[in-house]
Amino acid sequence: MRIDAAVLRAADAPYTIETLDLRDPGPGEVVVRIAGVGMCHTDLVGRVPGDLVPKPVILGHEGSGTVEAVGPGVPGLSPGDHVVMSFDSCGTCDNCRAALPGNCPRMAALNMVAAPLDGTPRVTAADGEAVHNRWFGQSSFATYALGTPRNVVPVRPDVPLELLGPLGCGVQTGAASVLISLGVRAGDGIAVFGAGAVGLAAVMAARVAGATQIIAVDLHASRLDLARELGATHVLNGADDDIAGQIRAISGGEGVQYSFDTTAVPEVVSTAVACLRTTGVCGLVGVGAKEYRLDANLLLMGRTVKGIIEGDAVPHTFIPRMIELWRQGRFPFDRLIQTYPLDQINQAEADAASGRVVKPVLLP
Ligand code: CXF
Repeated sequence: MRIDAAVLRAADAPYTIETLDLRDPGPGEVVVRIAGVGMCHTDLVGRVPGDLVPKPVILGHEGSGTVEAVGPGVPGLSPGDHVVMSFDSCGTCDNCRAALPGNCPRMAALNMVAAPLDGTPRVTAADGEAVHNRWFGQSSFATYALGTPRNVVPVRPDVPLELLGPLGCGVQTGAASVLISLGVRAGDGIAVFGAGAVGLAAVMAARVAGATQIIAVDLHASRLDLARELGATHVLNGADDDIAGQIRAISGGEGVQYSFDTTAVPEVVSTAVACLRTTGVCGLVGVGAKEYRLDANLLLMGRTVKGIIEGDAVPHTFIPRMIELWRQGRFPFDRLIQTYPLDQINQAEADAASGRVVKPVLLP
């Protein structure tokens, strides 16, 4: 079938909108007609110079839409179903079986390479050129995308479908890190570093959990204002002096039980550890750092640093839960979103990079 897609042809090129051919779904494949697709910071990995992500490629990994067609051997999904597309996982390793699909050993190979697993292209340009389209098992900066039952999550039909895509990655990562991986409980304190989509989802989830100190740290005043509206009890400008000391002062002198870094900036991660009380846990989800410097004595006193992928969520159960919280008015993730037509993708990318927009969602 014919599709329109935003194609990245070189690491430093703008996206170009192209008409391409998508082959019919094979065994275990699902075609989704995309209603909306979020732009996530991880899509910028496609812009890292070199062959890490081969080009030309269709990126996009926060798609939502309706099932258009299913291949043989796809139980439980039918044309017309409303779905959110999430990350892919093998489903058979120890971690997948233990409900930790984000820690599937094949995570990178299945999600972050985008080349066809069997070498057979599924998307081609008019001249037969292959366009890589397995980014997070979806490549959804397009009118249609191919997924599998592992990463295509059915959702109730009476919610605004075009806004749901970010629940498949960024919003899921922030919320599930707080509710599942860190397990924040009523009365706990948490400091959230970086008030982008992931950090603000963490703030909303901390409020859902009943945290009594929710401290958001960012450089943008507008994001700190939004953090306050979404549940932060305190906001701090990260450019101020002694952020760890300020957080300890807010939390009775001892520090917070939890901190959560979305920035991957080494100095910020050091602060995120330094603001913890003894036995506190710092969750890390930021992408792009090579090394962190950690204070050995702080760690010795029972503190934990935990790397987290996708919040340790199982998308098929966690995405419907976020939708229920949204329906109750307790998880207003739509406040993070600004929509753009797909052909405005370069503007959307620029607005996210400048910090003007928290979560662009493209409408193909
Ligand atoms: C990613 C972060 C990097 C590892 C794979 C999952 N999450 C969202 O983009």
